[in-house]
Amino acid sequence: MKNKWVWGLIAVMLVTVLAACGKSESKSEPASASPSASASTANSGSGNKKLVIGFAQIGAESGWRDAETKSIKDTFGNDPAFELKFSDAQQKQENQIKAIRSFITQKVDAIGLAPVVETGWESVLKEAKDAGIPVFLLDRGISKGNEDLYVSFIGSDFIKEGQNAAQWMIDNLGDAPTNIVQLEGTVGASAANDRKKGFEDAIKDKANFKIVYSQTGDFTRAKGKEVMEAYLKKDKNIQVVYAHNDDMAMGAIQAIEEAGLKPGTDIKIISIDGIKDAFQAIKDGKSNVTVECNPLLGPQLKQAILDYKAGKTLDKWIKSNEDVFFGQKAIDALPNRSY
Ligand code: GYE
Repeated sequence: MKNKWVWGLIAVMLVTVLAACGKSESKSEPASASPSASASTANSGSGNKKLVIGFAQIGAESGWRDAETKSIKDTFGNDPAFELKFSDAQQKQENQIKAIRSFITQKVDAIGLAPVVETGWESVLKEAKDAGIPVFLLDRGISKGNEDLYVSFIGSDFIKEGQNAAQWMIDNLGDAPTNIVQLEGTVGASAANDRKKGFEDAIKDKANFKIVYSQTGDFTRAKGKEVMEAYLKKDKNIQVVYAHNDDMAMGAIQAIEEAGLKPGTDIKIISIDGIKDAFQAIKDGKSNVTVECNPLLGPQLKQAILDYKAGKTLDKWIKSNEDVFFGQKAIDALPNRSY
């Protein structure tokens, strides 16, 4: 009787030990099965062969943003080597910070972040760094001096976009006295700060160009319309609207029409992004120029992550290719625009 009990106990212990060995084997196997996964410190031991990417998106405030989100979802969703965890922060930095903290807890292999504003990222990005998780900034940047907190910034030169917007005006309006309303993007966003700087610096020596009003429209159509409506009630003597994105320009066009003026003619419209609606507005004679800003950044982000995992040295700033569209060139390009 006693013997039986002892043998029973030994059998139970053996089973437990074997089960434990089996588990640790299956734990380490996937990490070395895929070369890219084995390079990751965050994923080792998770039992997951895919590279897990956490993306902290800003929101869905514009057509541009929707195109960027689609590009990221398509790129990682259609690749079996990746798993995407996507978070929409509804334009709130605190939600983006929460999302990053949750990605860190989940030990993702890399984090993508489109920072809504430039400042306030030090603590959370330091936490990611301490956890050994590489961070890639997409489309908007963070304030200078924090370059050690991310691998690369992938996106546009917003200062140049602002300069290009001003250049169209200089080339086409010459010396004519020109009152300008500037519709700014989200307060504190790099895309807003730099598009303002590029534009204002380009006209600072030209006395005929005067910015008579400059106000945020938060990169949305509704706010662009609201700001323009309010301004036109006070003053209709303006010749140009410069909007930091196409959506705000589309809102302004509506407000201008409702005020009985002709957008594109009475008031020239200059904006940035290159969404289809802006091309259509140029074709309809309601807008004049759109400075392209490429939102299709998913493939570049994927390549950067793969290069990083392969041990390559990446550029601190991976720039996207862009153009400026007006007149016939815009009309010809419209059928081929993908966003
Ligand atoms: O221009 C605007 C969007 O960060 C470059 O954000 C992006 C900007 C884009 O809401 O439409």
